[in-house]
Amino acid sequence: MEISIEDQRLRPILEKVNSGARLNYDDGITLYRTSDLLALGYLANLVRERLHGNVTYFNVNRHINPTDVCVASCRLCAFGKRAKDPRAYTMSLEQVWETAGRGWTEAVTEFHIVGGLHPELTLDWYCEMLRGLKARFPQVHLKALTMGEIAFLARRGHISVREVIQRLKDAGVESLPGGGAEIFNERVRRIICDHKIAGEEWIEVARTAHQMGLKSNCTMLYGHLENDEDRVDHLLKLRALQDETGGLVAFVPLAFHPDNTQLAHIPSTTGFADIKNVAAARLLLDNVPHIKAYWVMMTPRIAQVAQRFGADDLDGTVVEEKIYHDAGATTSQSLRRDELLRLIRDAGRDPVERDTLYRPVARAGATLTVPV
Ligand code: V47
Repeated sequence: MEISIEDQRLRPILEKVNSGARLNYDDGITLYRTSDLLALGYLANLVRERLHGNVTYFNVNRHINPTDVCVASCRLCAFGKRAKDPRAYTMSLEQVWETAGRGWTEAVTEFHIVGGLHPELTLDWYCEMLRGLKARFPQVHLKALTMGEIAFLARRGHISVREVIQRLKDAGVESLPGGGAEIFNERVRRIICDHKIAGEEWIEVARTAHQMGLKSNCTMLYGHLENDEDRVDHLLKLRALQDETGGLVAFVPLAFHPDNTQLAHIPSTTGFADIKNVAAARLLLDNVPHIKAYWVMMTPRIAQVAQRFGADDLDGTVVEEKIYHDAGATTSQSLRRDELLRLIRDAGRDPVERDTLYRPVARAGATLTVPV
């Protein structure tokens, strides 16, 4: 099929995509510099359909944030609070287990568990929390703790990252979420999250987890102080990690939400930028199977459109989202299963409910409308 390409710089990239050749750094910069969004989307959609046909995945999950107390005080974040902040909270173990069960239905297949870097919660505490969840909800996959939380627990407990991961695995962790990667460029990192682990350390923790048999997701926070070069560099570092370990399952582009952060003067991202980040990621991350359009961050409307610009997954029902809503997100905190189905079908895609590792979830017809 002949497509109309306005930006002639995209022609050699089309040839590479057609022949399955790998894009390089300069191609990545071109993807970010073009305004020819339709041609960019065409290219990303070619790759997306080659990998996933007409399917868009979603899951039925619940987010749990056991504490927002965080020693890092990142400028990018509106969620983390100092321990003495009267608004801060830390759940007891019973409260975590009770939260997990709130609005519970048999349909839930995943708990996504992340929180702040709490100065006093120990690895033992996390392991007990995870064991308690597994005992109460044995069929639910535990996707828990970011690379940053793992590195923090290792440092605080004077043990290795490997040992922390082993203990978490023994307690029931089955995969890791992709948060905390932010942007790997150290110049930007020093401004937006100066107390967080360095980019190299994020990659090293992920590498260790993958070597130990855990899959993980990965993310990139964009729309703050980073430039095109930083974004391409970030994506190529993730691609190199994936060449080495094969442990990355999905990439989640995360738009910066400035409200209530110390970077509140930065304007929110535009729909154009959100779509462009999805498409560029699909094209550069040729070895990461899934690109997730996280509707909480993008709005359901943009996430829906993203299905035609490279994304093959909308994430899930989520149920209770705090990190983005503390930073001013105006989206709902949850979507019902039938709302996700509508967003997917309306875009002409075929919805497939998946578990965390993208295995299809079989449901009897009667449970298809479970209002989670
Ligand atoms: O790690 C924090 C980011 C992440 C802000 O792995 C902010 O499947 C924007 O990682 N504006 C948490 N972003 C979310 C996350 C995630 C979400 C959905 C699915 C998965 C997955 C992972 O949100 C944080 C940080 O990178 N963040 N503050 C903010 N103001």
